[in-house]
Amino acid sequence: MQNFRHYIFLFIIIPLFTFAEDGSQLWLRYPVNQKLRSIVNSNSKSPTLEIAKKELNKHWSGQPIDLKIDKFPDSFKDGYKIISTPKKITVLAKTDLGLLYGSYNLLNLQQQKANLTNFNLVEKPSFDVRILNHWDNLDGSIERGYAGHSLWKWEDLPNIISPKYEEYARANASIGINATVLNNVNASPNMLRGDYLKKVKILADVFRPYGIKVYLSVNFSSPKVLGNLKDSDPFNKDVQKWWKDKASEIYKLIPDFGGFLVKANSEGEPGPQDYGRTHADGANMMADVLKPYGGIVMWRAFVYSPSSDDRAKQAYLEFTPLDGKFRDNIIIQIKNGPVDFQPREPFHPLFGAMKNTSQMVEFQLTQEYLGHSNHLVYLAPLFKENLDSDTYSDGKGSTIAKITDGTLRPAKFTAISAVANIGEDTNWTGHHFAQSNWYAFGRLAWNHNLSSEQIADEWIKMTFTDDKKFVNPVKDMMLTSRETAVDYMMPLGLHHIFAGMHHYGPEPWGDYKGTRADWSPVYYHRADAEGLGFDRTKTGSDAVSEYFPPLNEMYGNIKTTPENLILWFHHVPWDYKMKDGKTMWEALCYKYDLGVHEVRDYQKVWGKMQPYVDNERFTDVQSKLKIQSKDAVWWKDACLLYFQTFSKRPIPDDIERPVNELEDLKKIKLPMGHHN
Ligand code: GCV
Repeated sequence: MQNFRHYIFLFIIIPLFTFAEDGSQLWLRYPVNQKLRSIVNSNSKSPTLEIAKKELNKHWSGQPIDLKIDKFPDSFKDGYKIISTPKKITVLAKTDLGLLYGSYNLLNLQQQKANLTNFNLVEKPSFDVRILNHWDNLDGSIERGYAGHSLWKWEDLPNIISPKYEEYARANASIGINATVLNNVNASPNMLRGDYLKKVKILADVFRPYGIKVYLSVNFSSPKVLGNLKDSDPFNKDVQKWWKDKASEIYKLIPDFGGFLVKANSEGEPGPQDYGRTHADGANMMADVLKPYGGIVMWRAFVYSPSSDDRAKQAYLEFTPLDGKFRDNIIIQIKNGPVDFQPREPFHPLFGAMKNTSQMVEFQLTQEYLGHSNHLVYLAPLFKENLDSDTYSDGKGSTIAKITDGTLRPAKFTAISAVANIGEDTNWTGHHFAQSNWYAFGRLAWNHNLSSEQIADEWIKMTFTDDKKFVNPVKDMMLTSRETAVDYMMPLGLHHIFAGMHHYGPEPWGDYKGTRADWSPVYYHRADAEGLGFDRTKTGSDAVSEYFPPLNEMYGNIKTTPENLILWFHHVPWDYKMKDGKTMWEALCYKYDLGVHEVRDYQKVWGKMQPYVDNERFTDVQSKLKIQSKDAVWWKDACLLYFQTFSKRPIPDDIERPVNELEDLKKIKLPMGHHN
C-alpha cells in the first residue's frame, strides 16, 4: 500500500515538473526540430560558425539556409544581410560573428511568428562595444544584485565549468551583446592575481565562440597592494612597469582580452588624484600598456565630492578641463544622469561637453532605485529618453545617441554599457519581467533606433505568447511602467529620497548628519515652509550652466522647465501654479495617487492574463505585483504625509486617504545593509 501511494504521488508530480515553467529559458524558446535536418551550408569554418549551424539545424524549421562570408566595408563590422525567398535564405556577413547574429535573428523572427518567406534586411550594430557591467564580487556576492549570487563560481574555476556560462553567452549573443565586465567596479585588487586570471581565461574561452570579449574592473591601487610597490602613482616608473607586465600576463592567457573598466577617486576608491595626478594621467598610463594589444580603458566619470555644493555638478567640473588629454583607446563612461540611476533624471551634462574625448553611456539594469527585483519596471523608455535627448553640443540634433555612436564626431570605437541584473536565480533576473531589461539593452545597443514598443513586442512574443489578447495589454503595462514608478516614487523631478544604504523604500525625512550630506534625502528635496525642490538655477547651485544653450536658459527658467523635472531644477513654492492650474502641492498629491492606481490596474490586467500564461510564471508575477502595490502605497503615504508637514495643505479630497501613520513609517528599518 505504501508503495502504491508512492507511485500515485509520482504520477501526479512528474507531469507538473515536466511542464514547469521557471523562466530559466529567458526569451530563447526556439522550438526543437523533431528530426535533425541538415539544411545549412556555409563557406567558412570556425567554432562560431559551428554554433550558428548547430542552432539552425536544431531549431530552424523553414527553408534551407546558406551562411556566406562576403565582402563588406569595414564599417559593416559584425553586421549581416538576409535575403529570403520562398526556396532559400542567404545570410551574408563580413565575419563569422555576423553570420551567427544573422542566424539568431532568423530564429528570433521565427519565434515571433514573423513572415519569413520573402524579405530582405540589412543590419549593423549602432555601437562597437555592447557591454554588460557585472558588479560581482569575488566572494560570490553582487553589489546591488537582486537575483541571487554571482554566476561566476570563482572557487570552482578553473576546474569546474558551470553550464550556465555557456547559457549566459548564448543569451547575450542572441541579442548582439558582445562584451562583459566580470567584476564589480569597486574592484578587489585580487582580481588581477595570477590564479584569478587563470579562472578568467576559462570564462573567456567559453564566451569567445559567442563573440563575447571579457573585460575586468581594476583597482587603481593594485600595484601597491598586489605588487608591494611603495605607491600606485601613475608617474612612478615601477608602477608603469607593473601594469605593463600585468597586461602581458593577461594577454598571454587571453589574447583577445577587451580591457579595463576603472572607478577611480569615486566613493572612496583609490585613483590618480591620491598622488596629485589627474584622471587623464591615470587613464593614459593604463591605456598605454593595453594599446599594443588593442585593449581599451573605460574610465568612469562617476565622481562627486562631499565639499561640492551640488553633487550633480562634480563630474563636469572634474572632466571637462581634461578634454583632449585622453589617449584614443580611452572612453569616458558616463551614467545616463548626473546623480545616480534615479527613476528620472535629466541627461548628464558631460555628454557632448568633451568634444575631443570619446564618451559612452552607462545604464543600470539592476533596479537599485526602482524596487529591486520586486517591481515591474520596463526600462527601454528610460534608455530611449536618454539616448534621444538633444544636448545641443553641436547645434540642434546633437543627441546622446549621435554623440556616442560616432555619427557626430569620428571615434576610434564606440560603446554602450549597462550594469547587469543577472544572478544565479533560476529565472536569471529575480523578476520575470526584469529579463526584458536585459533584452532591451541588448537590442538598443545593437540598434538604438528601435522603439521601446517594438522591443517589448518582440520580447513578449518570444518569452510568453504571440496571442494578441496577451501581447497588447501586457505591452501597455510594460510601456507605462517606468512612468508609473516615477509617479509613486519620485514625481516632478524629485530624486534620491530613498532609505539609506539599500535604496528600497522611501525615507524623505532621512538626514544622515555626521556622515555625508550628499547621501541624505533632505539634501536632494530641500523641503521647507516655502516649497520643495533643489534650486539649480543661477540663484542656486547654477548646475544649469553646465548645459548648452538653449537648455541652460530653458532649465534655468521655471516657466520653461518641463514639469517632469521641475523639482530637479527649482525650489518651487507649494502654491506655484502648474500648467493645468493645480498647485504644485496638489500636482504632487495627484501624481502619487496616480502611481498607486496604475499599479492596481496592472494587477487587474495581469489577473486577466491567466488563460494565456503558465501557472508558475502567472503566480510569480502576481505575487510580485502585490508587493509593488503595497510598496506604491507606502511611497505615497510616506512622501505625502512627510511633505505635508512642510506644505501644511490638505491632501485633495478625491484621492485615496493615507492608510499609514507617518510615525510608523519612519520606524521601518529593512534588514538590507549597504554603504550608501
Ligand atoms: C558600485 C551607487 C551605488 C553603488 C555603486 C556606485 C557606482 O552609488 O549605490 O553601489 O558602486 O553607484 O556606480 O560606482
